[in-house]
Amino acid sequence: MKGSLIRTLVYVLGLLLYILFGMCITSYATNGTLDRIILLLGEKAKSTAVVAANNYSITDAEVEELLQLEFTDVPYHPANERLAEMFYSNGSDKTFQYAYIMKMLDENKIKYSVTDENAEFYGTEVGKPLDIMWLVDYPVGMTRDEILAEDEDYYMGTRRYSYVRPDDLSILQDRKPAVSLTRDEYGKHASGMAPIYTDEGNYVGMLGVDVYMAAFEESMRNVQWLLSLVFILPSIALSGLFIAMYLRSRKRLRAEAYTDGLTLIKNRKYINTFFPEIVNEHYKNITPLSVIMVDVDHFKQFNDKYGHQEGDRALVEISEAIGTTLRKCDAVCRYGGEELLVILRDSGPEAAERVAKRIQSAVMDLGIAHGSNSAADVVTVSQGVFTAVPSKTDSGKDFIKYADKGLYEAKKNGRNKYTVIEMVSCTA
Ligand code: GH3
Ligand code: MG
Ligand code: MG
Repeated sequence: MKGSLIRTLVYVLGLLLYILFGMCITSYATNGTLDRIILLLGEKAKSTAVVAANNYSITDAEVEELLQLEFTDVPYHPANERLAEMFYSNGSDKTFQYAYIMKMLDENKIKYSVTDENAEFYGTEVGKPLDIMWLVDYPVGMTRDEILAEDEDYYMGTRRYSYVRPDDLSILQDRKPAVSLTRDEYGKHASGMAPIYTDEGNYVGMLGVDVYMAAFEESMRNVQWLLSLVFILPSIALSGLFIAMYLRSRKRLRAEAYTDGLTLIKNRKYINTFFPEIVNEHYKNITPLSVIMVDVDHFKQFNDKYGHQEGDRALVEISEAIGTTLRKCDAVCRYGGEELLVILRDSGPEAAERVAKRIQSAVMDLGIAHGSNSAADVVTVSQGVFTAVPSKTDSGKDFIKYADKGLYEAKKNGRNKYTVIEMVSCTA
């Protein structure tokens, strides 16, 4: 039984590892796909930024003007509107979310640094100089009024500034088209960038186009879940199957432990384990309990005459025949050798006597020839019947003792008989 528990636990553990493995490879595969999508979209953003940078025109004077503007006024500036026009005409393409010019500030132009209040927003330490500025900035696909209506807070104060991350610093310095990958409060995004120069030929900064991954991440998560289910559902079903198999085998083994191997009726272990409980139940309910000790007559001689195998067969038939005389709640058990103990729940002496009579007939009716039986020419049994309402201290030993006494009397009186021992003689 222990082995089957361990085997079941190993199966279930194996399945759990399988689920974990499944989730890991699913996550690995989808994340890998996501990374490839980001790179692809990043490349698309880069080529879009290159085309936009080639078509966009801005003068030195406008750059100076924009540097002086408050962020709230930026959407109204013609330079911003020119950028908006380039992308708005492209408005049905929802791939891009922001287009902007990112300019690195000369040291003497840096106005702000990261403070306690905005450290979380920037995700960096307090005191870091905010050394880049969105010179122009356009949420793709929106009209100016929509921008201002929807994004009131966006164009406020220091939000126009940020600090240069190392990746972006090299891009700003290299002045070559590039892709930068970032994860911020809006999720993972790729920025395609291209250098932008004034009409006079002076370097301004990088024109950037952002692609956000939130929608892709969302659908990838769904794919991840679906694929995980492919692993999880069969594993749960198999785990349930293993547990059910284990419970069934445990039940079978337990039943086997209380079954006699030859006659398949209940064994001595059953009597030792459950008879005291049955006695106690009857004590609590104050109801009479009857037992019958049954012994085959001259069985030794039967064996001697017909052989042990015939003896075994006779024992099996007798056990079955007795079983047919009982109610479902009663039991016939092999007490030992050719002695059987019948337990009759909630039965008084009259009922027990009726059962003894039935047993006597049922065994005789088997018609198993027994030439050495002094009581009949077929196999017969003798029986001792005892009934009592158990007392508190009664463990059942007295029931067996008095039933045995009755059996002895029946043998003495010529066999193929039953003797009922009166309740009054019970010390219980
Ligand atoms: P009595 O009428 O006084 O009960 O006579 P008996 O011969 O039945 O009594 P005794 O107790 O001397 O012998 C019981 C015999 O039952 C002895 C043994 O060989 C036989 N016996 C016990 N268990 C088995 C069994 O499992 N198979 C067979 N074939 N015989 C068994
Ligand atoms: Mg005997
Ligand atoms: Mg006997």
